[in-house]
Amino acid sequence: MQATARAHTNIALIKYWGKRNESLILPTNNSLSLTLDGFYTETTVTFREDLTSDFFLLDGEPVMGEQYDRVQAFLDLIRREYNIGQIYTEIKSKNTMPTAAGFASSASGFAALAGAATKALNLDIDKTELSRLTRQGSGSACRSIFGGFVEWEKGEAEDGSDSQAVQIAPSNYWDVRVAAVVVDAKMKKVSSREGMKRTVDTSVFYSGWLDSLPQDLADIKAAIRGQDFEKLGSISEANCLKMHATTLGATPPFTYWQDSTMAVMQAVQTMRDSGIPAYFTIDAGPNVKVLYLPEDEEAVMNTLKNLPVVTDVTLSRSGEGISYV
Ligand code: FM0
Repeated sequence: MQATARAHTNIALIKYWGKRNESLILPTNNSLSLTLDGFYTETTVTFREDLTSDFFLLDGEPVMGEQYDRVQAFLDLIRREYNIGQIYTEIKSKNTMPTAAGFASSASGFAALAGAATKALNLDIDKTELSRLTRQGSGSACRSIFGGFVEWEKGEAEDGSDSQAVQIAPSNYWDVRVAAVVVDAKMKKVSSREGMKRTVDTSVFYSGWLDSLPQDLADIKAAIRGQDFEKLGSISEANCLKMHATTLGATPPFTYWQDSTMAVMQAVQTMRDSGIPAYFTIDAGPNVKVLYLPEDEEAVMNTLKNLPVVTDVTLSRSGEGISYV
């Protein structure tokens, strides 16, 4: 009753930002991401008759507190859903991403955990069902089951039975690259879970965000089909700006941006003015991800690394979906 799974993180180009059901993690809108090869979590799950509770080691250190509670709640869900009974797990996780890269590890983390746990139990489930299960650990994680460009279909069913990710194009379809840019940041973080809830509940701009999504999704899918990078980048950047605008209309208002975030955004726009097609996107934090094409890698890297506010830049290509080790 042991298995090891590897899952990569993903960066949303069309953001998931709000739930219609918080306990089942059902989103208000479809989102679309690129899975990244540079950052992954490898997790070994062992179901053991001799344990009286789940035990979770991350990079060799026992995990407690909120992070443990979320993992344990997710295992309870698996035990319940698949009638496993009270048999507990030892979980050993390794994050193979420079922690400095500023990625939340929850996407790759819950995808690897779901994959390893279901494999250890020898459950006969396909990737679609695995994605639905993973979604209930962390929403964005359901996209990490697949490689390349991935869409999370929000679904219509009350019980979440049709809310899952699908692959739009595999990782070898188009060599789009992403630079993960870490900036100097001092402010306390509002978690994505808390931030999206406050936005849904209170932001006067939330309806505008929702109204704009069908067009963004249609446009970005057309850009992927036609391998039109400028279109892909400009839609992603605009979608990110709209998501972040919703936080300013919330009560109390908040923003994930810092002056260093803005400095990177402006540097990207300046690169574009000088003829390099580079575009930014930002999740629920101050760090910036920059989309670019292989031929511009050196120029993009040099520009980003030389910004005084930047502490680290990690480059990544399109990555594969979940695999078993
Ligand atoms: O990834 O409450 O998955 O689409 O990263 O665990 O379901 O951490 F920019 C924000 C990710 C949100 C956009 O939220 O939330 C995206 C975000 P959970 P997640």
